[in-house]
Amino acid sequence: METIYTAKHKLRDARTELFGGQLVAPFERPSRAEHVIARIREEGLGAVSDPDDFGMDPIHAIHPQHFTDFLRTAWGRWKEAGFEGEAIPTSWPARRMVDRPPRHIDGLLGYYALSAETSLTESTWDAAYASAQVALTGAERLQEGASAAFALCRPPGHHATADMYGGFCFLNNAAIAAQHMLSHGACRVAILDIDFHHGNGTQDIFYDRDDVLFISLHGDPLDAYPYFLGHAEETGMGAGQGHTLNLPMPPGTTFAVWREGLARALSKIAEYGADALVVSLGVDTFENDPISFFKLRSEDFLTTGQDLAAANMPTLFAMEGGYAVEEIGINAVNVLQGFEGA
Ligand code: SP5
Ligand code: ZN
Repeated sequence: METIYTAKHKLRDARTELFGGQLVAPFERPSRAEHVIARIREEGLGAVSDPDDFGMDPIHAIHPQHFTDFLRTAWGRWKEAGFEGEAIPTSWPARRMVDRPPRHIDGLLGYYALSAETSLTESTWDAAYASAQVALTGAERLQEGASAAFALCRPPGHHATADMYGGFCFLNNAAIAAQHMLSHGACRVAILDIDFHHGNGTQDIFYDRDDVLFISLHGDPLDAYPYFLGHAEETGMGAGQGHTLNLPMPPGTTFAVWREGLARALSKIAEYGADALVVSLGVDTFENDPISFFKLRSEDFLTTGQDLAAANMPTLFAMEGGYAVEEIGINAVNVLQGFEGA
């Protein structure tokens, strides 16, 4: 299968992540994508192509202009305000406060951020823009008739809502790709999110729509980030009622149990009758992931790819999380090889 990749992901290279009361080296770091692309080349998975540039229009089909303006200009405004470190929010419109963007950049960060671990830096916007173009190029390949493509997106996207960034995500690559297919002839798209974390951004974007089925397998939000969305009771609203399915699972979940969730997801996707499948591919379900608590082993990712192939749909894989950096290449490419070999 073809991989879409750009070295511009390296422009996202924060020095800090707020973790456990300290500023640590970010888990979401450039070497992640470098390990994945190295493994793809070693294994000869297929062609590696640069993304095309689709401009801002397909991004604005998901994210409002005021949000992309904020992301583009935040760093300059932060520096202008005289701050020395990377841009980290400290105040939020919490319960019973007013939902109005303040003038000061310190407040504006809280207005647009859904969590504080994700520092904004000088060239973050350029990397996020390039990552969205990677996803769009993958979507375009499916439109052109490819049966599968791998969008090696970095930074990831599934925590980003229409107008909030966080969880290492800025633009929702999977949502942008799905919308691009819908805008160009697809009637229904299924998004299956197998990252360890709930895909709160993707869920929120499509929550009231019936042209996207969103399914997520993830660590129970009572125990895991993003904490405030991803419960089994969330099933969609309005026209979207019944088009969201959350399968939260507890600490220690093994592949045998996780795979039953995957089977449930795939049977609902088959029922839905989508024209294409977008897989939000996080491999932070791995047993040795430093910030997650599932117990999948490397060989389980091969089986996962085989199970996904059995759905027999045009499939776009969009890279999301995975923080066991030494094994991320093997684990991500195992999914793709399982898919191809099945
Ligand atoms: C794309 C993606 O995988 N984003 C993940 C964002 C996680 N951000 C907050 C992590 C908080 C982790 N706390 C874990 C405690 C581990 N002992
Ligand atoms: Zn994740």
